[in-house]
Amino acid sequence: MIGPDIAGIAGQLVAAADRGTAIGQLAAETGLDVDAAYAVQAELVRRRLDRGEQLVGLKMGLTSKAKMAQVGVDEVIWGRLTDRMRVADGGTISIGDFIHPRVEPEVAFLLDRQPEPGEPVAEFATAVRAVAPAIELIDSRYANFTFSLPDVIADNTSAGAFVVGPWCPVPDGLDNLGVLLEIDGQVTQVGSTAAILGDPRRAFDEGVRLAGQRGVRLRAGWVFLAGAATAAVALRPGAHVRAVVEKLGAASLRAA
Ligand code: OOG
Ligand code: MG
Repeated sequence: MIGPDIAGIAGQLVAAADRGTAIGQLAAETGLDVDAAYAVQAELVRRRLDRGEQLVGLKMGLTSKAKMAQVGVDEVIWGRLTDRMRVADGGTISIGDFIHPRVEPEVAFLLDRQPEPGEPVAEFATAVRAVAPAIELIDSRYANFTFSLPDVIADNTSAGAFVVGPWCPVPDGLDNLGVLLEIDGQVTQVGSTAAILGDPRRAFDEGVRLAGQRGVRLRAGWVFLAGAATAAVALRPGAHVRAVVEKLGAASLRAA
């Protein structure tokens, strides 16, 4: 049996991102399942690395009910972060570089050492050196931000850009911190880190496990995004976005 054309699908997704124009969903028509979708994601990111980008981390997706409900997909997924996606805290992104960007508040972890997939759960404490408030800019390459599970996995889980706020030591409890997303000083989303699989540390363990199943090991120095606690909000030109996480502080970006 001939499987889906992994390279061809990766090429279409890369071209959509480069052109800044959406494409139709691909999975149903090409017979893409979850395994093949992660193969597309690996190929798509490999092409970005071939252009000189570096892998700098891993991101989780759909770790909260708010996010699952917003996009109508209810499985935890993960994607890859490259240095090109990273924007300095307080920095400016150009809306024109994206198709239909949305922003969401996140919690980021900084890895101190390479965790072992399958290690007992205590691993978070020894693998993570610091935590920070963060903003993820997601930008589905699919029209109307509409996709199936394999579609969004193939599309590197809508990864677009991310901002990490100031790193701080991991506080005792991370499981019930208030989360706000502000646009131009107005609070537009309110949540709690409890929404992220009950505790963002659990998202970390899930990420290590799920990526490990596909042969991807997290590395020292990588950033790990635990997944948004609230729904994402469309990013408009001129917007000033802040994600605030109780005890951790804030990360911000501006859209030009
Ligand atoms: C998929 C990516 C989800 C998160 O934090 O849940 C994600 C999407 O919503 O387009 O990054
Ligand atoms: Mg996210």
